[in-house]
Amino acid sequence: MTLVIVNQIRSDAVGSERAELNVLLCAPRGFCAGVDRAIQIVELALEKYGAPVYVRHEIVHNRFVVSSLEDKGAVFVEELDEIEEDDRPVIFSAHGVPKDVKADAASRNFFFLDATCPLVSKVHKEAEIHFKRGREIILIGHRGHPEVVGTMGQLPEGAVTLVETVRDVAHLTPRDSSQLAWISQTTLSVDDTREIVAALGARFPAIVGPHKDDICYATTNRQDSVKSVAPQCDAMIIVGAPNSSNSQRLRETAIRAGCRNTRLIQRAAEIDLASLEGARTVGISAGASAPERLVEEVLERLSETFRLNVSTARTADEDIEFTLPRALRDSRPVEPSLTETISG
Ligand code: 2E7
Ligand code: F3S
Repeated sequence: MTLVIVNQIRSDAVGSERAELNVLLCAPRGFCAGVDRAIQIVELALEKYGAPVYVRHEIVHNRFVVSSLEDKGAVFVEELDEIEEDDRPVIFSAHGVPKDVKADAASRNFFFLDATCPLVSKVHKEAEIHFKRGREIILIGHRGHPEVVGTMGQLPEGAVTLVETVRDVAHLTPRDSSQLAWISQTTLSVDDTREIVAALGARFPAIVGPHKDDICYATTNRQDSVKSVAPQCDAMIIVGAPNSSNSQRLRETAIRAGCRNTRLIQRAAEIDLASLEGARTVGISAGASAPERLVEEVLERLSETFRLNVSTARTADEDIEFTLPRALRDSRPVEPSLTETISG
């Protein structure tokens, strides 16, 4: 790990009797390239086509992002039949959609824009290739998560079997164990997935799969950073939503890496100051759908009580960017707002 000491003293607290608190900011944290792209798609669509623009499902799993876009004219729905106008653009969330949702949109003559993360689309393609080659597909993922629903929905019913745990692997009853492939959700725990893949390989030696797994770079990097910081912390705060898979995995990663006092919070107001009593070092990270503004808010809240000594622990650099859908490519860049990031 490269530990970049920023050594920034932040304090709104008056009086020197306030306790000093070391803050270790994990980096990378927060927005990934897929989230940046998805939010830009909604913002550019609003600029180009005007309001309202419909979005199926939360564009990313964060209430702050969703309500900021609602303020600009986005309307969020869970299903297409909630949309009464047929002449407004519809955007599919970053998590991906089953094929029949796209077919439904086409049959209603909706103009739709697909904000599915390109790394999820890559998994959809992998699934299609395995299917065409006659393989039964095992998907490692969390039941009911929209990404899992979208990936399973790329192929006919029965083509993909979901496993969530090592125990599930023991109960698999494939039609032909020489014709098996595995794929995974992109936001899983790297360590849990390794164990499930090992169990699949032990039970079905002929199974084929990706070189390592389908967990994306952003998920991997954020978990790595949390792992390196957690053992040094008395407490950790992960900024993210309860329905955010990658954020939940960061919370679990921190606990397993040795920081039992780890909380997942959506906003700074949820910080339990009593749980930080006596803490000397607090680690902070944020899920891929959590805006940097919310991390700033956490620092602001902590600085009301403590004299902060803030350092950044960077374990990887990220410079990945994804191209926009063709229909929006000629649009002028969106004024920095939600997609703005604060360095560190
Ligand atoms: C899409 C995908 O919105 P999120 O919290 O989603 P998860 O999947 O972690 O619940 O984070 C961004 C994102 C991550 N993966 C969006 Cl497939
Ligand atoms: Fe894509 Fe990974 Fe982000 S799948 S949306 S780059 S967390």
